[in-house]
Amino acid sequence: MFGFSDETYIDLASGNGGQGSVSFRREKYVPMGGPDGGDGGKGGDVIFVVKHNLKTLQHLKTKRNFKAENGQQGSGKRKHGRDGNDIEIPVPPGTIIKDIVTGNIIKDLANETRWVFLVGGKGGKGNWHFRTSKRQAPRYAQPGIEGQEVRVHVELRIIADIGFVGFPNAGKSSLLNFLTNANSKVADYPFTTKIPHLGVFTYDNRDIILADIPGIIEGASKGLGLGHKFLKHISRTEILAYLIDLSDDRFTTAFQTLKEELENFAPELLKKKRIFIATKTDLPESMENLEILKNLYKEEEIYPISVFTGNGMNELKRAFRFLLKDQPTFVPENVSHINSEDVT
Ligand SMILES: Nc1nc2c(ncn2[C@@H]2O[C@H](COP(=O)(O)OP(=O)(O)OP(=O)(O)O)[C@@H](O)[C@H]2O)c(=O)[nH]1
Ligand SMILES: [Mg+2]
Repeated sequence: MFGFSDETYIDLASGNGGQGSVSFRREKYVPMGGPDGGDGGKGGDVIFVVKHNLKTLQHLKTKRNFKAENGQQGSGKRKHGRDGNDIEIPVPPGTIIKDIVTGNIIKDLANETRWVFLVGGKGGKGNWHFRTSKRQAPRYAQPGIEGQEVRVHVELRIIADIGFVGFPNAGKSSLLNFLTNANSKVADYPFTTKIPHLGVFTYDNRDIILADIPGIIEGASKGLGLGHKFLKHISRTEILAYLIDLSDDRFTTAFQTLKEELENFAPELLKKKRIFIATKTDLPESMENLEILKNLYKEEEIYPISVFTGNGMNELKRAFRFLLKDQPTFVPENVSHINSEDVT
């Protein structure tokens, strides 16, 4: 099965520095030439490069070893050994590098395009450096410094503006597909969505990235359903959109249940700006249920929508735009994109 890869580990090594050279000048008619051993080259670095066309860490599961080239030895005539080539590890935007043992974050690549992680070893000095008046023929040169070897944990957190949370079947994927030209699978059974999907639409000159994640059920924070592992994908969104299905028997308690599950996973998720969306307004019982919901949650602004009739969509897009901070988002290149300004 094609999986959404969101964590893995890789083995990295920067290059060793090249050995300095022990060499003596050889010239015709000069019986004892002086030392002329050149320096070793520097070992290559290990560099993370953020590639906007990557969406997953799948490629790091098939290739786990990344070793930069060693520096070459110095040679006679004070010739410097060639520096080892760097090695680059391509990663998608939203990648985080963690210590494999402690789980501590070593680097969050959110605002980087290129980051040197392990520097290659320095080359050793050739014997030319070690000549002194007393020791005119040093038979010694420095060895190169060894490179570093590290295994790291690599994790991907999608960076979206707005994350969708809701019970299975609430209509999250349908909404993503309606607003963007993403193609997230929609079906009338729970847990249709098994991996997160991103989509983007433009409104008022602002690209807005939406993240659709698998449904959350009561007990998700304890691992029920598809569990909570996908919640980390919405941990960096600015806004959470709660989708409540007006045709679901649990429509009066769903909001509370969702908030509790999020809180159990990470309390700071509840501090995010939120938008309350009531879905499936086209169904017969929905309008009545919407009134019940409005009475229950008087302090919430509720956005009723239907993907079948398009009801409420312009208001919802405007609300998304209004709640977002003004700066334009960075848009990954291959996120489905559609221009969906209001139709007037
Ligand atoms: N009548 C009606 N049905 C809808 C609407 N939006 C979604 N549905 C239906 O509800 C069912 C679930 O929709 P999805 O978009 O797959 O729901 P989801 O929240 O992504 O579900 P999971 O991926 O399982 O968490 C599908 O049969 C949709 O056709 C709507 O506005 N009106
Ligand atoms: Mg879905």
